[in-house]
Amino acid sequence: MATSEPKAAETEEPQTDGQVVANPEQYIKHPLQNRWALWYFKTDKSKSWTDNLRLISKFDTVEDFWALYNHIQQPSKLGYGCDYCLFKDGIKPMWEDDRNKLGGRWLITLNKQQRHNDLDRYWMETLLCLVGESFDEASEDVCGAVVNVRHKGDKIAIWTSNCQNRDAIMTIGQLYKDRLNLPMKAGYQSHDDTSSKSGSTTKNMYSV
Ligand code: MGP
Repeated sequence: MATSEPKAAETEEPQTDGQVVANPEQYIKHPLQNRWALWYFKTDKSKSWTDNLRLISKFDTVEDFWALYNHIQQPSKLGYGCDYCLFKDGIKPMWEDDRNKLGGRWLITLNKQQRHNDLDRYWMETLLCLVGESFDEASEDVCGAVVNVRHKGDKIAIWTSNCQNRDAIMTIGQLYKDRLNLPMKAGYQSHDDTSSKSGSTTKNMYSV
């Protein structure tokens, strides 16, 4: 047997009263301000819109966010008709939820080329804006975010709780546009207008 192998006692941390002193940084996860839920939507024409929506997982720490993010497909790898939604725990990613029904969304519409160039980067930055509470006090108004993967062009949106809260909405819109370094305009539309629209476009209440 080799004599150069260290004995167990030589590799252990110093002990105090028989207890190992450990650094909490090594085992305590870093809490987020909110708990978040990630949802997945996959189009199946034989089911209702609500039935196509599935909760994937919830998390409330930085480490669990990255574990989930690294585990799932990037939006650019999803099929047409699929969505991811990240919402504060307790808010369903639908217009009908009490916290959404008076609200609206900052909508970013991507062209087909941007699917390869920008989609995944914009979505990751959107997620970081949400879990990092990047909009100062206006973060209170944030309900969640959605990415829609569509043949006609992908969409990313941040949903907020009240379309009349102009100051909070403009703060979110401006900071969001800066974070994404967005070259094009973004528009804010109320869910009321979106859900009752008759044509293919919904009017913007605000824009940045
Ligand atoms: P969509 O998935 O938001 O956009 O809405 P898409 O596929 O690009 O279609 P477009 O109409 O914006 O061009 C598609 C359809 O899904 C809507 O017309 C609704 O029928 C349904 N839908 C979408 N959302 C977000 C909701 C919702 O919150 N509640 C309900 N009940 N239906 C929804």
